[in-house]
Amino acid sequence: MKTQTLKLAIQTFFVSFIFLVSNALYGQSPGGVSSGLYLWTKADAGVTATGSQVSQWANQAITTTMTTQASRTASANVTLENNTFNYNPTLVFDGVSNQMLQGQFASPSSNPALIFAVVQHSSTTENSLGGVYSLGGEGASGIVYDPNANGYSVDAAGGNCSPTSDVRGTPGIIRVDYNSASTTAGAFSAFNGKESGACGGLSLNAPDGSFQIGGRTWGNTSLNSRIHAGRLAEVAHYDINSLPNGAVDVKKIESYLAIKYGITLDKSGGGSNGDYLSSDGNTIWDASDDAGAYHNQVIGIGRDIGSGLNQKQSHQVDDKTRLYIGPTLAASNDANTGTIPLNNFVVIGNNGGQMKSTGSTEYPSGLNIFSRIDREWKITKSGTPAGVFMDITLGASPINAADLVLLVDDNGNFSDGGTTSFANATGLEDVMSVSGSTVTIKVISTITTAGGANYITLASTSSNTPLPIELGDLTAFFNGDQLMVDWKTISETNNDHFIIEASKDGKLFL
Ligand SMILES: [Ca+2]
Ligand SMILES: [Ca+2]
Ligand SMILES: [Ca+2]
Repeated sequence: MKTQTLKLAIQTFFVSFIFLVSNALYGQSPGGVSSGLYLWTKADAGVTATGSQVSQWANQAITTTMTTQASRTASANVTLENNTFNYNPTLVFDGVSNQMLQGQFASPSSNPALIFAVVQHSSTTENSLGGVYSLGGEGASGIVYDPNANGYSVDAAGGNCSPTSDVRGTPGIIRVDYNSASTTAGAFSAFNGKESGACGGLSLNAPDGSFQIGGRTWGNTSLNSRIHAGRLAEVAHYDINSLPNGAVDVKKIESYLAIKYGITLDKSGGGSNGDYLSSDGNTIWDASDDAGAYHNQVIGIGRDIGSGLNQKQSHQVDDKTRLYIGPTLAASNDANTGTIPLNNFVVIGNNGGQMKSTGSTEYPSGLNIFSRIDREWKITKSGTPAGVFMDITLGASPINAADLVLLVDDNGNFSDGGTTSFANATGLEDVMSVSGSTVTIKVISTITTAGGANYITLASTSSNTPLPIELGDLTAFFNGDQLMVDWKTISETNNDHFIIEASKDGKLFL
């Protein structure tokens, strides 16, 4: 993997490339919601770059005419990264240079705006009031960073309001929702679907059709602090009065962005909050099922023609769990040559349990199980996609594949029946493979139920694989009243430190 990534970086440095528009042929739009879509920029389409230096980010919304696309002279201050958010590209703005992209609509929307952006504010550079997306001239409306809240907020003439909680450094979906074209009264922001308190009544300037992405300087070269500091993968701007189904449309748009960028939608309040909808309105993940117990680090793959979504591989931000069309994880989503049938999805979340055994006995008797990890994953499958793989990275050292047992359950309780076990030792060699500390499960497509939910975890039948960790050569001895431990590891790839865990029985690690 490291070698492939490096090659790609070199290619993007030397080669000028343009992502061509193919979505227009199908009338695609975020979440399949096209009514009132003024602007849709996404870093995997319509980007013109010289090397990695961006000069234009073309609008993918097919019903809007523009006199000028979002553009500027290519520079090192606005750059394209190929593989940042969930194997998808992003644009990067430096936050200091007065360099952003600016464009002009042929006619401005006279209705209040609804704006979505997939964004990550830099954790090292902070701008004071940097614009993510800004409309209509200085002090008008859009998404602006609020340095007091370390979050994003609703922009207005002479002020801003309704900031999100502290999200600096965290990739996420910011939404700004205006009720009026002339005031912020009732407007609010939301992060990953969680809404902040509504604004009071700051005034808004009348839109003039101009817009800026990644800044709000409006030609004033002294306003460097209004440049976005961080990454920006996608922007969608709607005329809010044109959305036919209000809240459902918002949920479709945010579900599309969440699957694509590996972002977990907020489930606070229950009901439909945190649910994921495909563009045709089907629920592909229900956050409130199982009392919400598995709504952690939700990721998915899927193909949705209405959105132009073709997400073939996804991983958690910490890369401990990956889901992909196999047999090989590619360097980027675009490079994965696998195929997902139309309107097929696989979405997974976990129970928040540790990636190791702390002594759980929640497993069936009679399988000769020695230990199991605490973590469980819930898998929901829509359709019948073939060749779905899942990688789970457990710890720092190799694991004996022959000792592993994959447990698949019907309801998440692995000790009340309904559990099936799969092991390499039984002759099903293609169930799992192990590379270092990563277990690859190759049978996700066959162990899961279309239209239903399945629950999985990993167990070991042997003290030779005392989940989570096996050291190559370990000696421990008492020196006076101190326990001294020496070891040699089999692999130290991507490992920056070790945690010493002591156990009396090899099952429960403290
Ligand atoms: Ca629900
Ligand atoms: Ca359980
Ligand atoms: Ca069960």
